[in-house]
Amino acid sequence: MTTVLVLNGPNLNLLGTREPETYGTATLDDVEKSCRAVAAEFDWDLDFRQTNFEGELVDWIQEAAEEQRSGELVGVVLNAGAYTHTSIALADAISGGDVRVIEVHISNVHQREAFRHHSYISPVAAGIIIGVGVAGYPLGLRALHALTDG
Ligand code: CA2
Repeated sequence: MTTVLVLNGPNLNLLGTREPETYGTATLDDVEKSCRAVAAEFDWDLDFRQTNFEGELVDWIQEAAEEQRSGELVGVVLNAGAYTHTSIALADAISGGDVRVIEVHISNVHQREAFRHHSYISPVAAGIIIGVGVAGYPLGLRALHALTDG
């Protein structure tokens, strides 16, 4: 069975508990459920994870590269949180492993502070979904489907 991986970076475990004006009221569990529904539509297995550690995201991307190469994994929906704006290591793991990544941001980072306007992930992403709230996650799965089966 094909797997799709959804990776969440730092502080996204707090989704739905603080800053609702920026990130809405849905929790990360709600997001996982919405992704599970779309994965089921495509007969995909969903692997949904969150970490506050940069190196763990790098490890997961490296594993994803192997699984994508062997045809088990369709790709990754990635909200790298603040590491988006800082992590060359994560960008290197994505480009080095040729991982098919859809970059997702809940908020419209371009309407926010200048330091959020630059992403190290965007140049190595297959696609980008920004500013449509948590709906961006299931749309990310649909984007992977469109890029591979469409
Ligand atoms: O808009 C996004 O999805 C972000 O990736 C979220 C990151 C932020 O650093 C990026 O610039 C844009 C922050 C995630 C923190 O999430 C929280 C959610 C609720 C309460 C506190 C933090």
